[in-house]
Amino acid sequence: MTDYDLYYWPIPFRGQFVRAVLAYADKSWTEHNGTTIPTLMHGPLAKMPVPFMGPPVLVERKTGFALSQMPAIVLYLGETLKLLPKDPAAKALTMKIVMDANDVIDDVTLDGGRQMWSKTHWRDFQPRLKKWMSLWEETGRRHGLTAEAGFLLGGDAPGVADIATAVLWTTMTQALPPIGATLDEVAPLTAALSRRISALPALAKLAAKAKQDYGDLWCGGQIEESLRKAMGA
Ligand SMILES: N[C@@H](CCC(=O)N[C@@H](CS)C(=O)NCC(=O)O)C(=O)O
Repeated sequence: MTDYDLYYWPIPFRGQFVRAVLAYADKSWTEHNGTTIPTLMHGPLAKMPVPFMGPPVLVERKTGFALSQMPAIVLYLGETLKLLPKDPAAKALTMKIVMDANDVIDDVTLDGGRQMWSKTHWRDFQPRLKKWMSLWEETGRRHGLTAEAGFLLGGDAPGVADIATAVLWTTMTQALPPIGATLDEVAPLTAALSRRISALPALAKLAAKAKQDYGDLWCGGQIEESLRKAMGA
């Protein structure tokens, strides 16, 4: 029996943040996708583990506690698995980074594909994407991050902010290399941190499994097709 049930589509995207925290903490989980998610999502609210609009949904088996909204799930796991800083300011800053990461993936997918990308629209979006990257770079710089060492919010061990950073930039840039080239240019410290954190054994193993299970998919669907076409990838 595994420690958690995770309801998420068979793609990295938003679910990978939850998977990465679980993997880093050496926890086990069972993935539910396929028909389970649509059945739950479109079924009666009374049958949902927690009332929710879209996955990820995580259920902790030992307590039966269920939660949706990626940053809330990461907060709960961070608290219960002792991966969050104790200092309230550092904890809030960690959540700010997780929420920024969630905003970035919504931006890059035009809110999960409400509209499709065109080449012009993608080009016009570049200053905003670069600004997102620069926010990470400036945060790291303020906390002593260098190309060789350090963490996004300082300290001497990786935290949830570093895991979220690595998941955000590594999964996106591996699937969509043109974004990686921009990240290397605009935010080299962030790119280096993402590589260092992604190379930690638990996260490297998770990434290898994602590659095996999802191939080069990132967010999937028509929006990924339009994104690839717009950036010429
Ligand atoms: N703010 C939510 C967004 C959840 C969300 O948009 N989930 C997507 C997959 S990444 C989905 O399938 N949504 C279906 C829907 O909203 O109808 C979170 O951070 O978890």
